[in-house]
Amino acid sequence: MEGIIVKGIGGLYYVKCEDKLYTCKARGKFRHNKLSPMIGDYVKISIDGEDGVIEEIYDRKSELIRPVVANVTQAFIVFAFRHPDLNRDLLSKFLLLCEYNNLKSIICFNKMDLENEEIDKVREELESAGYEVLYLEAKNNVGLEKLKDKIKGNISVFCGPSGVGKSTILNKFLGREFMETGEISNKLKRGKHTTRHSELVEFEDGLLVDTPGFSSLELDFIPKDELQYCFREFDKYRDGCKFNNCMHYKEPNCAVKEAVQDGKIHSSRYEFYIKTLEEIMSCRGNKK
Ligand SMILES: Nc1nc2c(ncn2[C@@H]2O[C@H](COP(=O)(O)OP(=O)(O)OP(=O)(O)O)[C@@H](O)[C@H]2O)c(=O)[nH]1
Ligand SMILES: [Mg+2]
Ligand SMILES: [Zn+2]
Repeated sequence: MEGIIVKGIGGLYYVKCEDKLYTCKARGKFRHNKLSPMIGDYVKISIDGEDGVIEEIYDRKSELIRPVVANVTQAFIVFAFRHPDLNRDLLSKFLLLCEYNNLKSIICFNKMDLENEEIDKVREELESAGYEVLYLEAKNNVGLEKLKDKIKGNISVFCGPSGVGKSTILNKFLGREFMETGEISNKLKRGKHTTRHSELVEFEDGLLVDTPGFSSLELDFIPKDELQYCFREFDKYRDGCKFNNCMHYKEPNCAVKEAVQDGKIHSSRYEFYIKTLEEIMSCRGNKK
C-alpha cells in the first residue's frame, strides 16, 4: 500500500493511506542507509494486522530542514506589523530560504487590526519583487477565504516568527483547537514559541503543516554564486551584464546595478542581496 507520513513521534510514523491511518515502524535498512523517514514522505508500507512497516521511501521532491518536512510545495510566510514588530530583514531571509528551496511563497500579513503604518512601503517592495501578499485578521476571520483558495493540491507550510498567528490560522481553518496558541508576552512583545511539533493535516484537498516560529535564520550555507538566483527580479537583467559570471557587486557595466539605479529593481532588495552576499563571503573566508 502507498501513503504519506503525516506525523512521527518517538520512532513511530503515522501513515495516511486513502482514508485510513496506520501506525508504522521503519525497516532497519533505513537506519543503515542513514535515511530516516520524515513527515511528507510518500512511502510504501506493508500491513500486519493493525500496524504497518515502512518498506520504501519514494524520492523527495524537496526537503525542508526547519521543520523537517519532505515534499512541501509552497510556503505561507506569516508576519505581523505589530505584536511582534515587523522584522523586515527576517522576512527577506524567509523569502530567500524559500527561493533556495524552490518553494513558491505567499506572504501573509496577519493582525491587520493592529497599527500598520509601514504597509505601503513594504507592499511596494514586495510586489516589485513579484511576491503575492495577503492581509489577514485571523482572530476575526478576515481574509482567510483567499488563503483557503490556495491550498488545494499542495503541501503547504506555515512559517514565520513566533506569535504572529500561524496556529490561529490553522485552527480557524479546521474549526477546532488543533494547535495550541499562545498570548504574546506583554513585556517582551514577542511570541512564546507555543508550537513545538509538526504534523501534516488535511484541509480543502491539500495538506498543511504548522511550524514553530523562529526569530533568526542563518543563510550562510547558500553558495555565493547561487545567491543571485534567489532574487527573481534580477532575472530580466542578468544577461545584460558585461561579465557572464557577474555577481552584481563590484563589477563594472552591471545591468542589475543599472536597473537598481533606474528604479526598476527595488533598492532595498538589492541592499539586502549585497548584505547577504557579504555575510556569505566573510563566513567562507573565516572557515578557510
Ligand atoms: N490582534 C490580533 N491578534 C491575533 C490575530 N491572530 C492571532 N492573534 C493572537 O496572537 C497570539 C499568538 O498566536 P499563535 O497562533 O499562537 O502564534 P504562532 O505564530 O502560532 O506562534 P508560535 O507557535 O510561537 O510560533 C495569540 O494570542 C492570538 O490570539 C489577529 O488577527 N489579530
Ligand atoms: Mg504556533
Ligand atoms: Zn551584474
